[in-house]
Amino acid sequence: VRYELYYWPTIQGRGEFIRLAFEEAGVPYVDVAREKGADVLTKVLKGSLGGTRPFAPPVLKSGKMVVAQTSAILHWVGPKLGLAPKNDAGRFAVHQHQLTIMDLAAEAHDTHHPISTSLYYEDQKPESKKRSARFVSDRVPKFLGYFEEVLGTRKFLVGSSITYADTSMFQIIEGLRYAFPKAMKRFEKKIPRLLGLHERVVTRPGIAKYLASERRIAMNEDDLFRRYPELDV
Ligand SMILES: N[C@@H](CCC(=O)N[C@@H](CS)C(=O)NCC(=O)O)C(=O)O
Repeated sequence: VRYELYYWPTIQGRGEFIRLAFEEAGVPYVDVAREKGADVLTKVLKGSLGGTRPFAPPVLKSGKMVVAQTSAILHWVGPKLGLAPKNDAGRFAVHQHQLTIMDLAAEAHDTHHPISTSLYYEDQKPESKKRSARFVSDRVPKFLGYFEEVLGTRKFLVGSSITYADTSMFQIIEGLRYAFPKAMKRFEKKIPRLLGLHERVVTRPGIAKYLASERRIAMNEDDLFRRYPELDV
């Protein structure tokens, strides 16, 4: 089975949640825009792959199936990659967590784009400061506090083995640490169990190999998580 991922080639972004799932599973995928350039995405967004025309990347294609929306993609391939239970209850538990994680990712994005994605960060700095302050004081504790309780004393978020909800939680923690290093340093004392999960994910052979490879793009200020020291309050 050939999997083709279509995502922006110079950022981790939302595509990273998909990349991490494939890397953990050790299932090969082609990161098409990294091989062919970002122009291919323009065509994909016009519907060149067939199927339901995507609004935004990431998009995953396999055979005739073309799926956009990060959570929908993972819901589709999760069980095939061995990263989601096959039964409905377990599969939807993982899907529910992924959707919540994507809500948190969107709020992290909105700390540097609180007014509009179509404006530069520099054009919305005062609003970004206000939004970031509430994000780190209220929203991060609410989201991560929830996941800390859900994880409890278990090893993984759902069931007894790793799922893509766990690789996604790893990525969220990585992103928040990158964007808000000072705030996270203080807050992390409150999420020891999630840090244990982060450690379990980072030491998985597939993930460790990926993180050490050139396939892992460095976080940067065009990305979903951005480090602007003035926002790390
Ligand atoms: N809900 C979608 C959001 C997709 C999305 O916002 N993609 C970004 C890149 S990470 C993008 O290119 N957006 C273009 C836009 O919103 O105009 C998902 O989870 O995949």
